[in-house]
Amino acid sequence: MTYQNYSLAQLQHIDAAHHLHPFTDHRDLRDAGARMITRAEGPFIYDSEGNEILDGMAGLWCVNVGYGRDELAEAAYRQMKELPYYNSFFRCSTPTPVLLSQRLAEIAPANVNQVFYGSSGSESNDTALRLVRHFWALQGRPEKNRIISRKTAYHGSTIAGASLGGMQGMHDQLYGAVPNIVHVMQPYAYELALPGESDHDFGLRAAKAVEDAILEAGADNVAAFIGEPVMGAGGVRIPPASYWPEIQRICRKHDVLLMLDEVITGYGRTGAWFAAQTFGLEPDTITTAKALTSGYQPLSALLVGDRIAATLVEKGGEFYHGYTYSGHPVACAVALANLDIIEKEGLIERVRTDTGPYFATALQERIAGHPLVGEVRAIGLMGAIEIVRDKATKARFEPAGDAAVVVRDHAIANGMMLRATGDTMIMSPPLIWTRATIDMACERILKALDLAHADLAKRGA
Ligand code: PXG
Repeated sequence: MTYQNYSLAQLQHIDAAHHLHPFTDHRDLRDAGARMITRAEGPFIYDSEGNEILDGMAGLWCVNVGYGRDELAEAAYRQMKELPYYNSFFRCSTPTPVLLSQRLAEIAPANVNQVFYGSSGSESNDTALRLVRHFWALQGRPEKNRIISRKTAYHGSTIAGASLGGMQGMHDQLYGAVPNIVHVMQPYAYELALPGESDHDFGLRAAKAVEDAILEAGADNVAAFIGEPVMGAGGVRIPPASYWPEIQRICRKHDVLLMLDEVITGYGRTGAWFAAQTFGLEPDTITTAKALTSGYQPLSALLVGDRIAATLVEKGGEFYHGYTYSGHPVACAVALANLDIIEKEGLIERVRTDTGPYFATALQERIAGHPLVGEVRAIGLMGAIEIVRDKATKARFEPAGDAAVVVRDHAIANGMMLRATGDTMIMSPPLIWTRATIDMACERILKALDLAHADLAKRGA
């Protein structure tokens, strides 16, 4: 029986009875009922009631080539017929992860040439954490194992992912985080810059917080610094230009490894294959997932720099780590076809030279002036809109996070899928968006902002 035989109310009832959703207040969900997304094409998603919604989030930061790509379905179909699964343990391999690894080495920064696969960003961050600590242990320095991360970072939802992340609510529910991970200030100028402090100076101060943490622990005890090049789930927080070069300098000076989490920024989002290239960085690890397959298959790849890889190989011994689905042949076949599309259609070039700059200007010129908007930010095709009660003082509405949800709900009702995180609206559209799609998005966002403004005024907020 297919889902078409069920009404929306029936599906919602069964959903509430049996399906525990991620990051969800289940009582709320049961009261409201889930929106059922049933199909998608190009930049649009459609719900069970036939509503067409422009997907400003590319699914969940992942569907970079848009929906309905026959090439990806065909790549999966062909691979499933030929070899649906075989493992890459015990000196076995299959062709698609082999060829994908070569491809990833070609597009990654020059010092990054090896790949370890998983099925999710969280899994690959587990791999990254284990690998950097193992690296130092192989160097005879097991005590060099502390990891420095940032507050409000998102690195996934497994115990290691949540421990690496800096979301307070998640830590409160960890009941025992992975030890020896510390979180320092984030490079979020809109809220954290001091009055009169320039972006440049703020970026250096935020980087200094990392150096202070290294000095406090003693560099001999610090394995690595981990960061999202642009904090995604935290609110598309784009660091000042001074931040990353300074972080790289500090890491080199203290012989601390640089781990980038590019689960969101990887595969074109910022107008280069990786944000490492956008910011001119030479990381020791790059965690990637999501857009590696444009979300058509679950697949993640930890890209491993030469220094770590050489030690792992030369010092020998087995690294006791891996997943049943590491290098899954079908997921890797889809990834190869997905990278082909990105390349053949010149999507990254388009983001860098055309749609990215157009998107930034459109947000600035058409959205930033709205009375509810405190600031807009964009890099490549990722963007943020800060929702405030008072533009001048940056005062927010009470309770925290409420106003952004009002905006989001109006946006969805007007055919525009946006995400609200705290008091920030965030966007991460498919890279197939054109200038016309950006225009359409801006119109719908403005309408949602107007309606939300009227609502919030009525409440006397
Ligand atoms: N690192 C980063 C930077 C991420 O954004 C993960 C790791 C974990 O990936 P997996 O595949 O294990 O989910 C992510 C995931 C949101 C949202 O609300 C963001 C993510 C996941 C779910 C929701 O913006 N990012």
